[in-house]
Amino acid sequence: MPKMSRKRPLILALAVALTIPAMSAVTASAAPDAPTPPQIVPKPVSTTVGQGQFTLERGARIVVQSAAALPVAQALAGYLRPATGYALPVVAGQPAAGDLSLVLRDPGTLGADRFGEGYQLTTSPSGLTLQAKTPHGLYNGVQTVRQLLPPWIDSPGAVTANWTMPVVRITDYPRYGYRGVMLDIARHFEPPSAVMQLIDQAAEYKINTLHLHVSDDQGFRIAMNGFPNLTQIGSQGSVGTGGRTMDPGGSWTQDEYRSVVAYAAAHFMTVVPEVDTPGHNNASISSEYNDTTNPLLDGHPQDINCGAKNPPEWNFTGAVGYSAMCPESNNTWTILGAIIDQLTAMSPGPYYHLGGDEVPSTVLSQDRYASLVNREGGVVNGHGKTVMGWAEIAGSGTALREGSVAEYWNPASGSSSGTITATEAVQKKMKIVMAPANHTYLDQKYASHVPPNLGLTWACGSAGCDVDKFYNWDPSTYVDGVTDDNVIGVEGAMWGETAVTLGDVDYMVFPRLLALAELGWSPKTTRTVSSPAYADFLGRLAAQGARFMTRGTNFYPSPKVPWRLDLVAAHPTVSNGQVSGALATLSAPGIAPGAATASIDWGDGTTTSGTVSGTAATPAMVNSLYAVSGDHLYTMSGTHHATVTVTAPGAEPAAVRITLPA
Ligand code: TNX
Repeated sequence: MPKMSRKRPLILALAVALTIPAMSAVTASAAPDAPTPPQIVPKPVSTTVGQGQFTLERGARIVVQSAAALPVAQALAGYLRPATGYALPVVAGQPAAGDLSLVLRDPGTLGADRFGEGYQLTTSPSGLTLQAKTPHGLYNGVQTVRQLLPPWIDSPGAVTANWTMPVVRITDYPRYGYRGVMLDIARHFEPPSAVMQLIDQAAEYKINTLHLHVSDDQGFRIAMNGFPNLTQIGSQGSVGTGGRTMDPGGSWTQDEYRSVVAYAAAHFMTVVPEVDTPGHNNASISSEYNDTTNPLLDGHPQDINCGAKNPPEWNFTGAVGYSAMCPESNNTWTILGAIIDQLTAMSPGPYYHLGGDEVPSTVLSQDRYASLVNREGGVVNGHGKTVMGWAEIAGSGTALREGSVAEYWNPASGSSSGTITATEAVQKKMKIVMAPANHTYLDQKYASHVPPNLGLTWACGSAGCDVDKFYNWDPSTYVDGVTDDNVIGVEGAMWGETAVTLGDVDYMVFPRLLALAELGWSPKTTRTVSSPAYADFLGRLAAQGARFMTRGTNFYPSPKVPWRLDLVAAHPTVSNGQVSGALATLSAPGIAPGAATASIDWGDGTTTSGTVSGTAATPAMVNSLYAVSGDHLYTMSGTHHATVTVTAPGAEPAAVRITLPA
């Protein structure tokens, strides 16, 4: 482990802290003694690595100069306190040596930042300064600060580590303003707490949009005033429940939805609510079909149903394309009007997603489909929101306001026939979020049988969709005629047919979402399986393994990623010379405990082998962090220093020095 930085006189240190450190080396040079570039995802626009390092010490403070920076400073403190055990007070005023300074001002280097999300970060041996024009920019910089520290900084409990960062100057801002992750809580219910955990995890990678798919054929998940049946009946379904006995479904109260929106906002994420219409809504139709005594309806709500089955039938499979609401029914508009009114009122973001996907013309003709989408678009606009929908909403006959957003999900690329919806969207002056299923669908299997009982294969076939597929494409050239003039960003969609628990969701989402986070944030570059950008990404992705493990994020330890061994000191005790308890904690993604070999140099002239123990991977669950322990009796009293070294096939060895108490 690197040594702690030396102390320097306060006045000198202060002077150094207030000037930009001299940079002696440029990014990613291959020179033998070049400093290692930091392992940050998404890759910053520009990183310059200097000599030396900054060490976060116990007495550090987080300093702001304006109240507007306070919430971000508190967020930074919240990230750093648990693992360091430091107080890290947030104070107003001028920084002293060793402090972290968050300044809301234009550093003058962010002229190319179109979204006000950029930041400039400098570290020197005596301090850290983060500057941004907006709190969101500061918050993005805070995520980079976390990744400059050792992975154990994400530990929920105190860890003994050297909290050092390289000396760097980073100038950074996003390529796209929309960087989304979609979660489908309709096919399987997820509680607000699970969604909040996903927000925590996605925010670390500068994802700024959470698209919540709250309704589909199998479930309606948010209580609506005036329409209690929507959740009393509609929340009971899930995919594969075989009659509502195995999986009780569930729904959120409006207060719960508001708390998720607020939690997202505190992580600088905007929630885009989606109630899929006119198809994919058998849950709504089945709930309201017999709602004959509802005073808001006209006593004959059966006329909302234009689906293939009349009366509607609950269908607990993942089947699509059989349900539809009728555009001619007043009851349809009463129900949709209430939903849109209530959801938009609770969602401060600019978008409302009306779904719009997969309605076969045998169920609703294109004319009727278009008339429904057009009228619904007007309702959404009337509530001050921009329409968003799956790219079918750009199809023939639709006339949505310029700037409405089509989410392009078809795998088709170039000018093949499936690209028509994207081309139509451009013709109609709509904006596009790129989400081609074979590069962004987080519910698709990584490989044909991985994971065994989770994930679909329709978009990726037997080759699967691992991180290579998610990384190696370009949103601005994927479809002919669709460029960055049209594209506002990218999104990963986590559909819920097969994912029951948050653990399932995490396994499918990570690490692939990080590829999309990088496509959404980092500058355009050539990205192919043989490109330097992809190799570089894989190396930085490997460094995230210990972070996922430390904060308890389940993930797929993809064989495409050169995962690393990472070690940190544990807290062994010594009693009458006898050592007990683990010496170190090991992160070894994808490596069975028995495949890792530990040796311990006890620092007294003896070296023995150590034991690596923990829980091996099971299908759809990554292995645990491991404990490294060893048996030793010191014959001399006093403080001892041992070195733990771990090797495993295919990985560089890792070592950590442990101080054993006297
Ligand atoms: C397609 S593409 C869907 C979803 C499914 C998903 C499964 C699109 C807008 N809709 O309804 O859940 O495939 O991968």
